[in-house]
Amino acid sequence: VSSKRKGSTALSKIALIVEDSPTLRREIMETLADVSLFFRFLEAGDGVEGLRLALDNPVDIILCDLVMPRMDGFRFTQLLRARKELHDVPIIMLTGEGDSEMKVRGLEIGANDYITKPFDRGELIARVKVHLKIKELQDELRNANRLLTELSNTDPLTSLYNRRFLFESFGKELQRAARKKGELAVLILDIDHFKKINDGYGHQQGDLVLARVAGTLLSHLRNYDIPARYGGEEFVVILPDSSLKDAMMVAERLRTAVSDMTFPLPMNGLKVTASFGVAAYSPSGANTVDALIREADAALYVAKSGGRNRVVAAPGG
Ligand code: GH3
Ligand code: MG
Ligand code: MG
Ligand code: MG
Repeated sequence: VSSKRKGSTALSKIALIVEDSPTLRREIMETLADVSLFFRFLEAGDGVEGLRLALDNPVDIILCDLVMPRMDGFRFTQLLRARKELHDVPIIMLTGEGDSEMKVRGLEIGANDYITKPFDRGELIARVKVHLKIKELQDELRNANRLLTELSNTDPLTSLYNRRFLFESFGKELQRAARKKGELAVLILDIDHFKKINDGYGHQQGDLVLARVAGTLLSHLRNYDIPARYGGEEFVVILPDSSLKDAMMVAERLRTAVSDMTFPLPMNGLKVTASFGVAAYSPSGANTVDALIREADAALYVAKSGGRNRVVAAPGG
């Protein structure tokens, strides 16, 4: 979603200049062109035009006049800051010499800095550089945080969600179902005779099978389903907005998909199957995470003892 707005490298940066005086716009562009920070300048004569350009282009910094026709710099800044994707584009206001009150107001509504007109070239360049740098560091930090969050929610072997995330989102989905009087189902699957795969081909090949099964699950689920690695060779899938009957169909589809999988050497010819237990939320019955997991687990046990490679629903549902 945000690739358009990702921190761009120096040579690909875009500056937007929102200023009603064409002369001043030219001066600013010439000054900044001297230090080759930007590959493109966008010009707007008022806030309306500026806003349109900011929405249509991945701008890295905005220099903005305050007094302009149609829409002034304050309104422009307010509207810009209201957009999530433009929330942290640095804005440097271009203000008159003594406009202390205006500077304060501008900073309060979301501008990052100001520069007084007529501007000093060295100062303009220095301030622009500072704010580009801050923005770059912010982007790096955000990306690092995003990566950390992703890692803390992910099982490294299968790339599915891990147990921690499973329980966290299970609780949320359950609350949502209860609040909206909606449906929610869960399925547990456990690979059949997985020990034999490890024993026959080694632990590493066993790992490969786990990753492949995970991939098969992913490719047969809707993107708002939540598939997680529950334990060694056990997986749990939360199915929002699904009845027991819906979930039984999903489980059956997954069961077939797993049993249809083929493997490269040395596991060519290997057939993998899994057993499934399915349970659904009901306001008066299984209405906690623990109860739902317990019911699905009991159904899984029945599937195992009934001969494996099958789907069993929890009674009641
Ligand atoms: P069942 O059909 O009753 O489920 O038989 P099973 O052999 O699959 O069940 P069991 O629970 O006895 O064995 C599960 C095995 O999964 C035992 C364990 O060594 C193996 N295992 C657990 N985690 C991993 C893992 O991360 N990688 C590999 N390769 N094996 C794992
Ligand atoms: Mg003006
Ligand atoms: Mg097991
Ligand atoms: Mg097993």
